Amino acid sequence: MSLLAGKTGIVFGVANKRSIAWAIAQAWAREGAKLAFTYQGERLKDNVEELAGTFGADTLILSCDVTKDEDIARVFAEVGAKFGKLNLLLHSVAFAPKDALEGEFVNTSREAYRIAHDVSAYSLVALARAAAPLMTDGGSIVAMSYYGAEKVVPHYNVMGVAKASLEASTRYLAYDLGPKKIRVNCISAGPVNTLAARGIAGFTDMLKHYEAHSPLKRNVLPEELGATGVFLASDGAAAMTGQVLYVDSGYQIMGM
Ligand code: 0WE
Repeated sequence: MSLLAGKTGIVFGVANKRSIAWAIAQAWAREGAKLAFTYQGERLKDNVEELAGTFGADTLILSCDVTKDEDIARVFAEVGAKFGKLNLLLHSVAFAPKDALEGEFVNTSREAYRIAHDVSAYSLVALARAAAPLMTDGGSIVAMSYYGAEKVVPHYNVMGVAKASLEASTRYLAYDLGPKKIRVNCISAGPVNTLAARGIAGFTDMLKHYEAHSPLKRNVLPEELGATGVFLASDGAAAMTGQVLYVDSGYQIMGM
């Protein structure tokens, strides 16, 4: 089936083949979407070129630091020139300085708090503003969130506060962009073993915890996040905006 035939999209946040962004990009492409990709920094350039290159040599692959307004302007100018219009945008970008994810939240420095919010939350606002003029026949913007936005997950710390901001920003963007038929939603994913999760103390125990305590008694598969990404991008979700969809084996409903 080609749920996204004739649609164009841009994907922010592919780091390697395990990235959630890559799982959603593959699912979007499988449904017929034509995609552009951005990467952050030379370190990830080769990875993204190798992965995105599988969609053809003319795939648009651009460098973008989402904290730089000039980068964002350049990326959307190039996407406008190449595609003419845009339907889909995936935001799968987050960063907090490592020490802010290790100690106590109460010790979060002003700078770590600022960086986490700039990279992980404000970037959605900046990208949505730049994308909107290209979304001339409506659009779907999808951002990735996590349960730590609404409940305390030890050590998630300032990232939880930034994800709360991301989710609230999703609602305000949905209100502003709704009249242009641009929908904005979040997927709140259960833990997935990605580059962003690697090196986080106790991550393996967290995967075991979801296996033991989620209603479905298992962890989420990247391809399941891809399928939800397709749903949100498709007309199946045409009347959904400003929402947070939990794709977490049901973990979020539990009280104990
Ligand atoms: O949003 C995330 C992680 C995002 C992330 C990861 C890193 C690691 C490397 C943001 N910034 C950094 N900074 C680094 O220096 N997740 C949902 C995955 C995650 O991260 C956790 C989790 C979970 C789940 C951190 C502590 C506790 C749980």
